[in-house]
Amino acid sequence: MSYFKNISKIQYEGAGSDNALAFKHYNENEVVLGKTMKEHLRFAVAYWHTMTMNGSDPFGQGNMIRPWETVSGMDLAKARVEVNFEFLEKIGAPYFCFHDVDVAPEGATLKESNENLDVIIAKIKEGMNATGTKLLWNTANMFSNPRYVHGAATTNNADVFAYAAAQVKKGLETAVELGAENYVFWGGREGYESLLNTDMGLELDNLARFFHMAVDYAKEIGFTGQFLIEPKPKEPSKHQYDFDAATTISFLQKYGLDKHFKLNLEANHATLAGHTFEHELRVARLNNMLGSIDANQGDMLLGWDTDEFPTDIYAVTLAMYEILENGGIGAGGVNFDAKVRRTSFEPEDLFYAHIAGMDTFAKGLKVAGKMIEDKFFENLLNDRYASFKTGIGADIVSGKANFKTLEAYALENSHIVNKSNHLELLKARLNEYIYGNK
Ligand code: XUL
Ligand code: CO
Repeated sequence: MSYFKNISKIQYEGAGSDNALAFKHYNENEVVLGKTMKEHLRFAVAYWHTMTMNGSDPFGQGNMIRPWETVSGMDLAKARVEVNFEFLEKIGAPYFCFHDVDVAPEGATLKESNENLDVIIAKIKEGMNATGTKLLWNTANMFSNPRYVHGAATTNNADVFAYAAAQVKKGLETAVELGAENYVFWGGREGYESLLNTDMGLELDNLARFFHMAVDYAKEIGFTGQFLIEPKPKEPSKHQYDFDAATTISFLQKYGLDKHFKLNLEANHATLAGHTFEHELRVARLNNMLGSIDANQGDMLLGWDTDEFPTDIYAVTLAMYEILENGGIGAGGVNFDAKVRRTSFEPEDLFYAHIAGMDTFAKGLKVAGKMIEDKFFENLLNDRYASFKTGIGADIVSGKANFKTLEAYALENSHIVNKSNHLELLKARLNEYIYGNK
């Protein structure tokens, strides 16, 4: 059964093609800096936004036209599995990602939920085998069900902590069963509303206990994928504990978890935290913590997580520059944690949206690759810090200098000369790369 009858496999037609259902830049076998685009980008489709989301928002009901929404319950869950694999094959994405509750409905008890999952996971496994597609990551949704009102691993209610642990245990078993390359934790309700009723110390200690239990259980059952934490500053919690990359890294280091985890960084979460996406990628990269990315973009005029498909070539180029400088995305990938707008309600829009995102990332990859090859920015950077390569600067870096030697130097060198950054020149150069003139 086909759910997208009018759409065949999306082909690369090159820049200038007028075919809305063709790639203009994503040519999976094209080589950039020694690797194919497919190997660099490792695109993944997010089950929750593409197979499950129905367009509802706080002001209106679901409005998406989805040919598979003719049945309900487990029948709908099974239909969505078929949709997933048809979509992956037609769009040409090698990976997908899901939360437990995206793929199978929750039952009245934990046992029933797990039984539902077992049926659907078996069907997903068949689909993966038939299509050769893979699971980039799975995760447990520990934020939608009312039981998680006060958090999951950071709840005040130990019964909830136990339930969450059971849910992640099942998630890790699922990851093993499906050969997931990563397992994600996003702490949607791991935060607080008021410090007056919050034992922050206990909550953070418990969060670390929870992660250690996950690491131990993964070892026990032979899960060898990478663990990822996805930072986000707020929404739905007023203050989320995994606020941004720096906060999350320091938490992991404090509790001896840094060798077990990397970060799954999301563009819209970065901007909600008051950072650019490239800032978050750089912080992670410097700490050897760049694990994977959730590709999307926010809206400058809106203060919440709009999860739009990434079309901002400027931001994506700078993100790809960080990823290339990191030596690639490793076991991670580029997951479209992005949803079509409510006004884009036809099934074809799912294709237009992914094509737009994949083309933007492919173009960003090509531009960033050229920027690295040319070494223009690398040379500029080396030049900017040249004072630390010789003389007093070299003494500072090597550890030879101290306050006394520096004072002696400064007393002789009161006339300080700084150089201009020529920042506008630099931005104009970046534009030339994006325009394709360089
Ligand atoms: C929410 C978000 C999640 C995570 C997985 O903002 O990004 O969908 O990616 O739970
Ligand atoms: Co995300």
